[in-house]
Amino acid sequence: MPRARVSLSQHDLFAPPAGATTVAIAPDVVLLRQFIATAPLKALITSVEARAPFRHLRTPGGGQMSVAMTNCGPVGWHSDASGYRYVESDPLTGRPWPEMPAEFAWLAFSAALAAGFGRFEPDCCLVNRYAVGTQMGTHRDFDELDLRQPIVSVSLGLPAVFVWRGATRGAPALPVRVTDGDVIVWGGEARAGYHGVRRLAAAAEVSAGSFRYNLTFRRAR
Ligand code: MD6
Ligand code: FE
Repeated sequence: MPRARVSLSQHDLFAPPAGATTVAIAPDVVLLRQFIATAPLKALITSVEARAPFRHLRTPGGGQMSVAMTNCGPVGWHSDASGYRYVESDPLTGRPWPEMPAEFAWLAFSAALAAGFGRFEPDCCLVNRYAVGTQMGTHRDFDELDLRQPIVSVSLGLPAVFVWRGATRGAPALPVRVTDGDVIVWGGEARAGYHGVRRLAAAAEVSAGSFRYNLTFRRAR
């Protein structure tokens, strides 16, 4: 029996899924609302976490981050008394970071393309876990070598308020409520923009779980 003919155009492959909407937050900052179904991603986070556990990193200033982090991919983001940097193995276990699942790489690639930033092949997926009451202060992601590469940030689990500020730390806040399956991509003139995440509120429903996860894809090297 002949196999069924599947005709997929490039447009079908790279168009955002039905139901997704694209919102410009600021120049070169794009929100892809409901871009991805997250159940398979949550299972993949569980397998990353089994090999590279979540930990609360120390900051160069001597503090400790309230958000728990781990990584997958060739390099991982790390912070301790000596500063922020990318490292090839996990300082906690001494082993290489877990491989980046193909689903993660594909998600980052298709989100960057859908947001208008072209081909993106990340070498780091930083995984953040926010418990209720935790937050990420205003900062910019600036430890990567090639700032022409965008950042793709995927939200899973509990909703949060992502705050875009842009060129300066004190610029007016543009708050964006992000929920499970939303993706924010920034690059171009916004690549070094300031941003943060407000203190996570308790879930309205118990079924929503206890955490927000965020996958941040970067090209570090
Ligand atoms: C977010 N996260 O959680 C945005 N940046 O929506 C970040 O901006 C971020 O979580 C650097 C390191 C960890 C992060
Ligand atoms: Fe960031």
